[in-house]
Amino acid sequence: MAARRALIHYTDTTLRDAHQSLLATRMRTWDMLKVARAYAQQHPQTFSLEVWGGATFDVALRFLHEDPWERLAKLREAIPNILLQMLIRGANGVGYKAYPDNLTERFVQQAAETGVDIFRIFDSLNWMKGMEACIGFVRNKTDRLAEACICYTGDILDPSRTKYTLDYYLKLAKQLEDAGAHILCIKDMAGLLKPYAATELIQGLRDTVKLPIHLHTHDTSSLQAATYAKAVEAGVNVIDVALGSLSGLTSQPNFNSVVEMLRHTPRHREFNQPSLNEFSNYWEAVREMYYPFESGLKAGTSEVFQHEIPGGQYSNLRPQAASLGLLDKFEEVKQRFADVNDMFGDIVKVTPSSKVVGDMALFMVSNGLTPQDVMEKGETLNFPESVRELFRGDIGQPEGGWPQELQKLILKNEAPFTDRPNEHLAPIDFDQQWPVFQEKFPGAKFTDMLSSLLYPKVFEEYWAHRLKYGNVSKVPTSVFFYGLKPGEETIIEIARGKSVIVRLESVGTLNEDGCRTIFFTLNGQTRNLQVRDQS
Ligand code: 3PY
Ligand code: ZN
Repeated sequence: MAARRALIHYTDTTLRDAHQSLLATRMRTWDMLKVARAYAQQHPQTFSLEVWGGATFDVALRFLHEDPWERLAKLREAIPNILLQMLIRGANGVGYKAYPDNLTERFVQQAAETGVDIFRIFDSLNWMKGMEACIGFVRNKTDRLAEACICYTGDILDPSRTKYTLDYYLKLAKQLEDAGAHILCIKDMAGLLKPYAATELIQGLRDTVKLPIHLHTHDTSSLQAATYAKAVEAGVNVIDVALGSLSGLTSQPNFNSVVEMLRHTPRHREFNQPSLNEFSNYWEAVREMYYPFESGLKAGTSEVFQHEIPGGQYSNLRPQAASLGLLDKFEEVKQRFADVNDMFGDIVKVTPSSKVVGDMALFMVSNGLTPQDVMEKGETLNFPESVRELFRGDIGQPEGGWPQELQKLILKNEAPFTDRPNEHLAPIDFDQQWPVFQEKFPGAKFTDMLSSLLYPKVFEEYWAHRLKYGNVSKVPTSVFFYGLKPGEETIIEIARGKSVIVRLESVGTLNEDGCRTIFFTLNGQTRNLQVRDQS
């Protein structure tokens, strides 16, 4: 079979899923742009770079005070020769809820125009209806590629797990092909696809669909290079990897090492290994600056086969638990995550459904509830809003429907949706809203309006920050996170070829209204500013 002989293709996820999964999505555009052009020049044979979507959209605006559209445009400019790929959550776009269809349509068009070549589309419950419209938008409104996903959960080799069987995945794959997918992705978001299961799944898919097959996994268990070996043998076309120092654990398998794994085999694709290692060294140095966002996981763990927490969620669940004072109970949170999955009827867990499972697990641990307590006291419990929305059908329908007894306890007397939640949402009137938006945010671009429609409150805060501080994505990362010490200086490129040198001279004493005077030089000229001390 041709696919079993063709050279393997690689998608490098370093700029999206790797840092989403290891560093709570905090990687800044500044660090990406330092090496983007060089990477494009040195490794043009890379099939694609995953650079956008998933949680990066929200986190860029919310925590990094960056414009995600500007990141995409800059990466596109630096990388004209490699396909750029994004992750989109079907009807939930890059958010956590359903959006009006015409908003997703405009979003997809704009993303294609700004630089996305491949749209990896999934539904967090593997619900076809959550993906169909989005596949259609990519196919009919852009000339880009629609890569549709089967999200892999459970274990097709385990005869006791009868819900997500090989047959279930093959049927879904066929439906995605019929819906117009150009590429089929196996999205193994938690890293549950074991090596011998990969053989079965990929062989089965090869016999069922004609589409190229792209495999995505997370190395949480540390087994996934073996999964890639079996997948390559079985004829997978593309595999997702991350550059060495941002690979492994909850991220993707190690790009540099997987290339070596396949060297001297028929499907090996040549990469300049010393150069890959140099890029890995770059990211290793950069990673140091992001240490507060590390997940704490130090070694691969087979626990993932019990809790099934997606790699992209793991590094966020810990800070979420910490913010509720539950860090010392993190082991229990993971156990409850598995319990909640059972209570919910064994669902596919990936954003946003996985976030709801996490919210429920945290709710149970904070309130000292067991699954039995929930069933017994459910009528009097105030379930988290996200749980209510999930059981109301706001993000779609799971295979086999919701467990009815629990659904009644959660929804009380509210009637659930059984059709597409998007059909109940009024379309956006762009012509009417655009002038209103421009009046409220003078100077804003159309892409800003899309950001605002997806995340209204987050956008307002981002905009206020931008008006006050300017475009902080141009500030070097060490300075952005840790500031300057007296006597230190930094160079900030404010426009192409135009830089300013900022040197912090000294920090004055705290005055009565909680401010300090900061003395600094800007290109050698002495300046000072009153700054509120927030320490
Ligand atoms: C996301 O939706 O952000 C994911 O990474 C899902 O795996
Ligand atoms: Zn992933």
